Amino acid sequence: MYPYTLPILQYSYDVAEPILDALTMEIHYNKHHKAYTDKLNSAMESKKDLQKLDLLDILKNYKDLSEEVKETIINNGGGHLNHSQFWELFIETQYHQPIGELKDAINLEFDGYKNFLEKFVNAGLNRFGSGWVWLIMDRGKLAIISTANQDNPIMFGYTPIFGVDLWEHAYYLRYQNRRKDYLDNIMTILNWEIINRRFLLA
Ligand code: MN3
Repeated sequence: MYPYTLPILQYSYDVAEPILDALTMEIHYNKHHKAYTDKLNSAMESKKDLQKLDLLDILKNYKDLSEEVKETIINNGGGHLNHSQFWELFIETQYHQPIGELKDAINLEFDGYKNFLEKFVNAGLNRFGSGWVWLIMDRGKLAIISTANQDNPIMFGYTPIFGVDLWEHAYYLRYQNRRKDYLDNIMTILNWEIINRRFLLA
């Protein structure tokens, strides 16, 4: 709800070293994500009707937004939601692979975790330019998609389970142009307890 603020990180910037370096984490959170929330708040400052709504609902119905704020809210509202779910993926856990009900669903839908990983990383590599790669629910079934810029899957009628940032600002300091290395590595540190919980809510 408006006004939007950065979520409090439940760990220090070096939590995922060496896979995600602390400096990248800090700039990503304090500068990039902060800029999305600031711009979102200023776009909504005079929009009393929007201030009362849930951001997810605003994005789900983005076609109803006035042209004056549509692009700003898609980019910065999406930026805020996408990054908020991203930070939770690095909360410390002992579960770095699918567990519980989601494990079964992934085995069923993707013929095992190994195939899932390969598909997910490939979807991330095939996204040209900046965007996100997602595990989503589409009418009760798991699927992998990628979105451009800061678009959130909710805009296309999907329920996001988790998404990985493909913008260079997420990995450039450590990986430069090596998006595949970044994706291969980041997939080994995700918190699948949280991902499974989101799946159960979806
Ligand atoms: Mn980012």
